[in-house]
Amino acid sequence: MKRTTLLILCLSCFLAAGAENGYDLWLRYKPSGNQTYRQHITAVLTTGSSPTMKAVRDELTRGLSGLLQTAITHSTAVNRDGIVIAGTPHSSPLIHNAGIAPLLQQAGEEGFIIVTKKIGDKKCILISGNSDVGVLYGAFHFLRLLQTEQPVEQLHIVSTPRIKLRMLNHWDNLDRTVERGYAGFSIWNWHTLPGYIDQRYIDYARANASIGINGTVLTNVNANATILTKPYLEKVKALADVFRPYGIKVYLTARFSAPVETGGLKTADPLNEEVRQWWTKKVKEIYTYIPDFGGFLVKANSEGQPGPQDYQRTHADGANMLADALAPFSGIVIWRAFVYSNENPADRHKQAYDDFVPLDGRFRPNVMVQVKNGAIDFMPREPFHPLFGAMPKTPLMMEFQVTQEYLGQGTHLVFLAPLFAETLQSDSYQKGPGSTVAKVIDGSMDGHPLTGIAGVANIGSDINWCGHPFAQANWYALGRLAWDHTLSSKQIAEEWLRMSYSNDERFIGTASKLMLESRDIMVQYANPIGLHHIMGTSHHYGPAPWVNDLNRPEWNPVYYHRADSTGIGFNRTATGSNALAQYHPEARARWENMLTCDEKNLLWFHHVPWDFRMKSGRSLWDELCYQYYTGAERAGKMRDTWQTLQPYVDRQRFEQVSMLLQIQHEEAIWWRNACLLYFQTFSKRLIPAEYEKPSKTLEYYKSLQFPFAPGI
Ligand code: GCV
Repeated sequence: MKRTTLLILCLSCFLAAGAENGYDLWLRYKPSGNQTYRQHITAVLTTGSSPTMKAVRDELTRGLSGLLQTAITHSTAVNRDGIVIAGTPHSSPLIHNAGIAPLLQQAGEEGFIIVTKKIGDKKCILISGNSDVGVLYGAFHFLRLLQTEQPVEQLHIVSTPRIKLRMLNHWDNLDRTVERGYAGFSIWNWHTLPGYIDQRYIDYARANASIGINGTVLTNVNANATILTKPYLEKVKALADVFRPYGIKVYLTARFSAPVETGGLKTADPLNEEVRQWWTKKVKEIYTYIPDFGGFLVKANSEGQPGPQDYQRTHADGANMLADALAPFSGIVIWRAFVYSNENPADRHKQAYDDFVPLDGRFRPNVMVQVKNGAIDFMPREPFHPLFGAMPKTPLMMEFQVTQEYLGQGTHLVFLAPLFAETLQSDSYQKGPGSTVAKVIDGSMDGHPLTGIAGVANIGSDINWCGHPFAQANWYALGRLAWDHTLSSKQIAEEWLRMSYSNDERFIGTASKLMLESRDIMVQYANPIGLHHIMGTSHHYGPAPWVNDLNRPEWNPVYYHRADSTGIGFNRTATGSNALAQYHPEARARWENMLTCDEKNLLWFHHVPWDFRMKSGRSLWDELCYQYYTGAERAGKMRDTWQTLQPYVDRQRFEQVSMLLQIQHEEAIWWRNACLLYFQTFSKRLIPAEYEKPSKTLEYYKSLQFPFAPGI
């Protein structure tokens, strides 16, 4: 072999090993080691000519060609075994006559079935649903079975989503910055839309459809009324047209003061007739561009946003006005319950409940109230929000944060499925034991037909979409749990790892363990024992428990930890703010007594003396040291464990993750040292001798500045 040929060969091998930049997400369709599926698949037969069925055909072609490493044959007749037939009973006589009607009945409007069936004497795989989008979800699921090496010899799957609206909320601004975004700029290029359709928009839709996401709010809840003007609606239409075949509806954030800011009115009072007409007209206009527009997401009277309370009206007045405008088009209003005010002296924890519970039953049927998983703000660990279980007459939508604002942002590997699951499985005791938050939001508790889960997106213009290669898993987890909240975090982690990296069991065992422990580790080195909201001001990057000089008291970390010479923690019992009274008695029972309180949330609910005896036998101060030191040490172990996985991971992503885990370890030590040195000024106790002493002073940590931290 000539030297140049050899060189080219070596170079291409090297490039192949190192060429994974993460753009393909979990839709890589690389052939797996164990290709038993080969013998069961010979061709594809799709029926129907809708854009959605075209997407089905394209995805099956792309997926199977990749997985089988051969150009896939498209068949028009069932003339051999192993044909994958995809379609609805309406578009395909084959499917209509296949005897699967009872199964399809179970699949509902958006669900799918995947079954092995004899058609004549040929053994085929049928992917079907009652709608084209159901078939699309089925096609993605079928590919997932192959990607994760599940047996496909005899299939009998019926799957239907447990939640109706499965959404991403983008906090994307029109200038393309992303609030709390750590993966570059917004993927919506408003400047080149509507004429230029970036391939990313299509790949975004594919990725979402593959995990069942069916709604996207394109714009930040801190809203800009410009999005509702004609030139921008034309751009939104272009995106909606791209997403429609993938079953994704577009929603926008509505700035409550839009009638004043862009409509020239003097007021935005929801009971003012002119204002009502302005919205009615605006909504009509939107539907001329986007006939299946989903509706509005609204943040009102929160953190400086305008809202109905500016006119002495209630949240229900505001939501209902928009709901009335949307109702003729079957649009909905998603009204956020994330409200708190610095003028209200009540514990911030209590304010949303106080505002919203009296309004239960006063919202129109096309209004959902969107509630964050906890009452403060997406903390690494929060008890579930007391509104879950307290508004039976109102459909409540869950809001999770997929972007890692308080969870290490772009540099920490923190798998969020365990956090999501913890909230969903919490028992609200609304109707006695077993009244989980999941049952509240899937509508089964109170019989609501309108149900939803939203996740604040972690997507940006970075080549791999999410910044940290493992942050993709959080997008994936949101979709999978929204489809089926009974899936375990382990199953989700393993699926994602198999599709994104490798099916090698040695890799899966170690990497999934690493993912599953990661959130606990992060809590341990940053917010142990129920500490919360002690991060840096404004950018929220790193620790700053000492901050006490912001105008709004509830923006200061000292408001939350309340450390003093006697102890640390927020007393939310009857002798304190009594936020605990907002939970049903059985739910609060696990927290209200300091002696028996679940220690994971101890300082969330109690002000605890420094020498309080913990279950470990250690004093509270020693336990705090133990948790911080153990958390930081475990972060170091995550980095070391990753090194053992090098044989299974392409060079590029291996190195990215290696560098990030090194940063994570250093930042875990930063959290540990900064917090302990600061809390020590109150506890006046020594860090136990067995631990290495912090190498820097508290003054050093206090002096750190991050003027250009992303996401502000
Ligand atoms: C979009 C927190 C975040 C804000 C965010 C707000 C919200 O306060 O720090 O960036 O604003 O939550 O959810 O509305």
